[in-house]
Amino acid sequence: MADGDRTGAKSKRILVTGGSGLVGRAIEQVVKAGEGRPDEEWVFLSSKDADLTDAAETRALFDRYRPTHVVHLAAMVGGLFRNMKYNLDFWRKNMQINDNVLHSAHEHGVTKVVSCLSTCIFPDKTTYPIDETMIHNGPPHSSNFGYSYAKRMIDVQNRGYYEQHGCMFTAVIPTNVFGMYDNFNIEDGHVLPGLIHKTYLAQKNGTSLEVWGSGQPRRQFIYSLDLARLFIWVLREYKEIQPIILSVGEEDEVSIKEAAESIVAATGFKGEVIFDTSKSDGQYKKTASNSKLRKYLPDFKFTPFSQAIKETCDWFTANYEMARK
Ligand code: NAP
Ligand code: GFB
Repeated sequence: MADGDRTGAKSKRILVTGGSGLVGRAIEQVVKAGEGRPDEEWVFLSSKDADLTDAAETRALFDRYRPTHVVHLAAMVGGLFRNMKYNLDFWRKNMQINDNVLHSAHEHGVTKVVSCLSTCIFPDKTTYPIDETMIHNGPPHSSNFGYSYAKRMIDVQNRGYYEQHGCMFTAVIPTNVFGMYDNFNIEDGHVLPGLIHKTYLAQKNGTSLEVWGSGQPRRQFIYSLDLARLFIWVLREYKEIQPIILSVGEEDEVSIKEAAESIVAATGFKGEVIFDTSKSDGQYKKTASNSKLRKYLPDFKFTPFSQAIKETCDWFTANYEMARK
């Protein structure tokens, strides 16, 4: 059967760009664990299926799969230190990917697209808690302006496709995500996978655990499996073009120091923990409100942070050889 032919039962074909990444793998895990529906066919893509910075390859991908829905995750992604090094690349690559995916979705009459912003793209000078109406109210933090402006353009594109063509193109705004299949590369990855990797090595080599910065900055962290469940709900039920923040509550915000302590507790690390204050702290905080999400899903239960950290640390240790690092 050609890729483009849908069997009668599966009236929906959901293309997940960036399906091989942290968030994509979590959605795949949740769908395969039973959250998928009989009328849904899920296709999880990686850059091997198409380089989405290339318009022709993107169009050919849509010609091949003819999706009805798109979960658009594909992006150049990284932690604070990678962003600080490559702001231009983060801007160019993500602008190219987003324009190609959204335009191909429009050309192919896709029913709905859910794209991904991030709580780190909001104005650096802002009142708290941050909410969905504040995206364009001022410049983002200098450390990741390339990524932030590219992501903000998704919101502009979604509005344009809706007003000009009536497209149901919307977006979610996750806070910092972590979990299995993350990018554990110490230089380029995010803080939690970086600290999990460094703790693993410190334990193995009998050295100290080095936390970068002062440890004072504050973050809300969402477990990738929780985000996956929320993403699937957005795809099926959310009807607004305006984006929606997907995050734990303000009360669940922790300091980088507390996050490091959770990893130490989860791994039983007994060595010294030191703070390298010569390294940047980045944004001090980006406290976001999840009250819009709570209006829709007042009873959604997030995995307790310590449990999610433990599961991620255990996964990393068991899969060290194959983990991205
Ligand atoms: P990730 O683990 O780095 O995965 C990135 C995905 O995008 C991979 O599947 C990768 O394919 C694909 N990709 C990258 N460049 C591509 C290209 N040129 N063509 C086709 N595919 C390409 O990222 P993630 O953490 O899952 O992030 C997923 C989405 O969530 C992104 O839009 C990100 O901005 C957003 N987000 C992430 C966080 C976070 O803390 N991680 C927070 C907020 C928002 P390969 O595997 O082939 O490289
Ligand atoms: O996850 P992260 O790299 O990015 O966290 P952001 C950076 C914070 O963690 C800084 C401290 O305060 C760092 O000093 N930190 C401590 C570490 N140890 C480490 C470590 O080993 N690795 C890393 N990476 N940080 C990103 C944005 O901001 O948030 C991206 O730059 C993206 O664009 C992401 O959107 C979600 O949370 O600061």
